[in-house]
Formats: sequence, C-alpha cells, structure tokens
Amino acid sequence: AVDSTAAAFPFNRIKAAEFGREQALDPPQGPHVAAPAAVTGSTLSECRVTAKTGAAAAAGSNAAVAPLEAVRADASGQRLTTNQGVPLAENQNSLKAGLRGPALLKDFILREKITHFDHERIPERIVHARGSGAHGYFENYEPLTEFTRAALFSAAGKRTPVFVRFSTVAGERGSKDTARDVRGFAVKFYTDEGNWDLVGNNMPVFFIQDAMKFPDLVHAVKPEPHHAMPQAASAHDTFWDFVSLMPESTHMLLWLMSDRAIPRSYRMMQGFGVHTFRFVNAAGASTFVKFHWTPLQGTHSLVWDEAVKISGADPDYHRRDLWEAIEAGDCPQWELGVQLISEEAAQAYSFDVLDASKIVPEELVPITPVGRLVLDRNPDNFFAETEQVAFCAAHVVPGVDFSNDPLLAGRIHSYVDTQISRLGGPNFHEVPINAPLAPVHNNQRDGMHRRTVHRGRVAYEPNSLGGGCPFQAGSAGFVPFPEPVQQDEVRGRPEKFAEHYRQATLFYVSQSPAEQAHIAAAFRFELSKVTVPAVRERMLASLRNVADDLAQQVADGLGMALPEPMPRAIEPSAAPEVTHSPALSLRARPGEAGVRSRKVAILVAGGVNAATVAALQRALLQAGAVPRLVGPRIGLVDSTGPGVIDADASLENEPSCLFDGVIVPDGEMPALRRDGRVLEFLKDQYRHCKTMLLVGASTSLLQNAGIPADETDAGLLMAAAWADGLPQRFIEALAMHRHFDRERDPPLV
Ligand code: HDE
Repeated sequence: AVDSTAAAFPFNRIKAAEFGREQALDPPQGPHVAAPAAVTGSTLSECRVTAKTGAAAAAGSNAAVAPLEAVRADASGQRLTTNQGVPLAENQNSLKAGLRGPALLKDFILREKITHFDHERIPERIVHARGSGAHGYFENYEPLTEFTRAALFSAAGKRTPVFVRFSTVAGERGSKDTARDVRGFAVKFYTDEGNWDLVGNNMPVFFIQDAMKFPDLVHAVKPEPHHAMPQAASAHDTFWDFVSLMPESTHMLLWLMSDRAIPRSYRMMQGFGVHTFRFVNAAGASTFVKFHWTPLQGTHSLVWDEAVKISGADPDYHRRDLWEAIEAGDCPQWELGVQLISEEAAQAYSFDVLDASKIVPEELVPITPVGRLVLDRNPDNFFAETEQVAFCAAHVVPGVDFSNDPLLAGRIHSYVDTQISRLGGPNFHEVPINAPLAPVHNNQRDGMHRRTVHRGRVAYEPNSLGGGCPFQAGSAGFVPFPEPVQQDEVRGRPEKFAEHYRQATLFYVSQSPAEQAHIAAAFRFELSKVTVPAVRERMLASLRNVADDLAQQVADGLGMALPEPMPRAIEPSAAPEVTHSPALSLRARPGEAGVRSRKVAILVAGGVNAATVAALQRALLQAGAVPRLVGPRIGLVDSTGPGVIDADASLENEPSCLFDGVIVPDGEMPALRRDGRVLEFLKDQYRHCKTMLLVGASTSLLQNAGIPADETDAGLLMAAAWADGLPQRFIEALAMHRHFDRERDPPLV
C-alpha cells in the first residue's frame, strides 16, 4: 500500500529519478490510489452516481454496450506496461548511454510510445467531421408487420439498442457547434437481424437531387482551397456561386437560412430520413416510407447573434448540452413517425417522391407515430465510439429497402467506401461500436486489422467440408424488393424534378413572422459576405421565384435593386396539393419538456438576499431547470440574512449567451452595479429574446442597460419587491422559450 497523502509526497517523488544513476536504476513506485468505489471501471453515466446527478439518473439499458465489455480497459490499481504487457520500470526518461550521452535506438519502450502517438489520429470525416454521440434504445409502440418485416418493428414494447451521432456538416473536427449548418442525425439500430443505419439530417430535404453533384456541393461549401477559409461557414463566395447556379438547392437554402440551422440543442431538433425508403412486409408487398424524428424536448433554436457569441464562449455548446443532460439523467427522447405512401398515390403527386429536394407535406400524408428513441448513456471513450462509429446508408435490414432516389443511390456506395479509408481497411465492421449484435458468419476473410479468428479450413460456399455452412437463409434473409426495371440507359432526371420553387415558397409562407424575419436576415448576412456582386444578384433573382417580399427585404439589406426573376426550368402542370403547412414552423412543436434542462443565470454579488436566492434555486430545480449563480467572480458571496452563497460561475467564464434566462434578485449588490459586464449580460438576454426577472433595487439596471421597461413584454418580468409567486411566473415565461415580439431588426438594444 502506498501512502498517498500530501504529507508523504511533498514533491513529485518520481521526478527524483531525473537526478543520478542510482534512482534511475530503481525508481520508486509512483503514487497511486484505488479509484473511489462509485467510479471504478466505469464512466459517470455507467455508475450513475455522481455529485451532480445523485442517485436520480435512470439505469442505462443498452444491450449494445455489453459487447463493449470485452474491450473496455480500466487502469485503476494497475501498473504501467508496454503494448506487449511488459511492465514499465520507469516512464520519465529515455534510455541513454550515460546520463549526458545520446539516446539509444534500442529503447523499444520510447519507440513504441512515440510510434503509437504518431499514429493517434485517423482522417476526419470528409463531411460531418464534428459530432457527438450517445447510446440508447428504440422502443416500438405497436407491431408494424402489416407494412414491414423489420425485426425492430415486430412487437409492441420491443426495445432495440441504438447508437446515435449528431453532427455539423461543413466544419472540421475541431470547429464549433453553433455554426449555421445542417445537422446530421445518424442512428445505428442494432437489430436482431443485423444493423440498420438511418443516416439522416435535421432538415427533410437536400441541396441536390443527384449524387453526381455531391462532390461539387461539398467543394463549394468547404473552406476555399487557396486560403482554407472560412471555417464552418457557408457565408462565402464559392458556396453561393454554386447554389445560385443550382436552382434545385433553393428549397434547402430556405431551410438552411431558417432557425433550423442554429438549433438550441441537438436534443431540440427534428430528424428526417430525407429520402423515400420502402417498407417491405413478409409477403413481399412494399410501401413507400419517409422517416421523421420528433423531439419530446420540442423544436427550439438560437438566434444568430447568440449563435455567434456562443461559438466564442463555448465552441462545444451542443456537445456539452447533450453530455450534461444524459449525465443528469434527463434522457432526451424522440418519437419516430412514418409517412406511409402507396406507389399509386405517389405517382399522382405534383412532385416526385424520389426527389430529395421535396417533402411530402404532413397535411397531405399525416405522420404515424411508431416508437420512441431514448438516449440514456454517454460513451466511455469519444474516439473508440463516437469517432470510430461508421454509419452507412447501405446498411438496411430485411423489411427496409431503398427507393430509386438517385441521391440515395450514390449514398449506398459512398459510406462503405469512405469507411475503408477512414478506418483503415475493410474490417471496420469489427470495431466494437460497429459490430452487430446479430451473429456474423460469412466467407469474407483477412484484410487489415482482422480481429475474428475463423476456425476450420472452409471459406467458400457451396462446400461440403464445412457441412454446407454458413448456408443461405433464403426467404428468411434480405430479399431485395423486385421492382420491375426495363428502360434505356440515360443520364437525366424525371420532369417533375425540374420544378424547384413551389416547396421553397411553401416553407417560407408557413413560418411565423419572427421566423420569416430571421430567414431574410440570414440571407442578408450570408450574401453580404459574398464579394462578387453578380453572385448576389443571381441569388436575388432566384429568391424572386420564392417570395417577392423576401427577395425585396434581402435586396434592401444589400443595397441592391431587385433583378428580374430567374427563368424557371419548367412551369408546373398540376396545382400543389398543399399551399400552407403549419407543421413546418418550429412553433408547431413546443415539446413536453417545459423548462427542463434550461439554464438560468441568477446574478449575485455581495449584498444579495440569500433567502430569495435559495427560494429561486429551489423552484427552478423542482421544475427541472438548471440554475447557476453567476457573480463578478466565482466563490463565496456575502449576503444579507442567514445562509451562504457560493457563485458557481462568473460573468467572465459563463457569459449571457450560455443561459436561457436571467434573474437579478433583490439586494443592493454594488459590485454588480459597477461591473459593465452586467449591462452587457442583460442587453444580450434582452436582444436574444430571453426571459428576464428583475426584483427590487435590481430593476434599475434595466434603465442603465437602455432596456425599455415594457409591461406588455411577456418575457420581461419586473417586481418592486420579492413575492412568493415570482419564481412560478418566471418559470411559466421561461417555458415559452423566446419572446420574439420584442425583437427588432436592427436591434433596439
Ligand atoms: Fe452523407 N456522407 N452523403 N448525407 N452523411 C457522410 O460518411 C454522402 C447526405 C449524413 O455521424 C460520409 O462516414 C454522399 C444526405 C450524415 O458519422 C460520406 C451524399 C444526408 C453523416 C457521405 C450524401 C446525409 C454523413 C462522410 C450524396 C441526409 C454523418 C463520413 C449522394 C439524409 C454520419 C462518413 C456520422 C456522412 C456521403 C448526402 C447524412 C462521405 C455521397 C442527403 C448524418 O460517406
């Protein structure tokens, strides 16, 4: 046993080995202690008992985690070794010929350590490089056997383990979370009949209709090749040059310029399979299907000024939010819904269901809820799980099949291909996070990094030496839907694909006034970063085909005259089925979570009333919100009355943009009054349309910040004195998420 108390180690005893031969030959054992019982061999979310969560967190229940057990490592109480298991006597110095002599080539220990380090990185994903993942499960509501034989939909209450990765698209792995961008929403279902990857996005349409254009799109949006700027941004010449020449992008651009592109949280965005897929039942009958994930947390977004500030204050904003919610046992949930469409119905639509730049409006085909997704466990290791997870659009299971969407066709090829270079060979399916729970038996062999030790001499089929095994599963296996195909080879697209504007218009007119204003402002901002006037003009010409008022606002914002509308490729023959779709507004899905996991800053400084702070904290915690005491500095704060206040954040380390609401309690608090950052804090809360409560003497701060004391503003609560009902009033206003009625462009404050 080693005495690890501070007294026993007045300095790092190991370091003594730096001096002289004697210690180098026999260095003392380093100090070590057994890990505390609660965290032995586990991450926080596995043991579920942390100072932060207490015992409240639900037990994680993901069978896909069990196979990871075999590869988990835990160094508690263990000695250092090489990769060959050879114990290391010393880990401070390279082997030298004499203390001042040259380092020796035969130092296999140094060389192994450095060599491994040299190869620690793998190529980042070409798109969706930055992401965060979590384990969980999918729970099916009712048997869906009428439509699909997929195992996960076979019985009521059936649970299938999942791993989910959310991502941004354009930014590199170390970029920021709150860029204006599409978000990936990739789900790996470890089903009884193999892995199904539903690799979707948080927007239901895409920029292009045909895989042929994907490399062009990605080259256009990525940092420009000569100077590698800008990072994680579409606001630059090459992106707008490309999309303004691609009218099929228009619908997606409306989504990208909307608040959907700056979600408040990964937990608060919808997910979509985007393409039309097929369900196939046991009798072989097929139905077109579109997949929708709807967050129980509601669909909520940031505002642009806030997103920009968050990228500086906390580039890991979404990653942290997901991690912390799961650690706290506030497990995010989504409902999976399907739109089921017969082939005949699809043929009659004014648009083509094989066109990924179109939605099937919910008003035309309602969404049937089929199950729920729960994320209840954080990964043990980011690299092993979140980085190495390999989603593949080609991974379908019996009961789920592809449609002829030409964008999907390219994806079926691309994902497997990219994993081969990203994960270094064809055996990426053996990486524990990718390995199916269903047994894998085939005659594929060898390759880089093969883990499986195949027994026997048979690696071919048919065989008799292996008893004919593994054998073909016949109709129990994956049988492709036998879609009749007999046409001339042609490079082209169906005619309905050529109508590019009506659904962009549908999206725009279905937004609330605040959302519409944000779209216009986003186009203005992005195009103002475009240095080539002809590109801006072309984009304006395209917007004229969407909505003239939108085009006009953007033109005004750019100081440009409205150009002639861009000529259309086609005049649609049939009338659109739906001309207004309330479901497309973020406001349509406020969610059931209320204020759960919402972060509230309670500003405190010497002279604050401790009792009211405690009452506020209690009420917020009870409602599931996350109160933080924010002071001019962290640490203890003098208060009036009994009780101690400990500021856990400061105006410096957690600025306004990181909070959903602010409370300035009663009390003189002179340190707040002389701190310019307090006014900035309040101004940003106001500008970002957040919920604010100011009590007693603190209300005068509003005036100092130039904030109008508007009593009709539902998010601006002012009270001359503390009253017991105040916390509840604040919580009700916070549950409204944002108070856009106060918003002005340009901002008032
Ligand atoms: Fe992807 N996409 N994509 N994509 N995509 C990749 O695969 C690709 C598309 C999506 O968290 C890559 O493993 C092509 C649509 C997500 O790991 C790559 C085309 C949708 C993720 C690739 C598309 C997506 C990717 C990069 C057009 C929404 C991240 C690394 C034909 C339905 C998954 C990798 C994760 C990742 C190719 C278009 C979603 C290169 C060729 C449409 C969520 O294979």
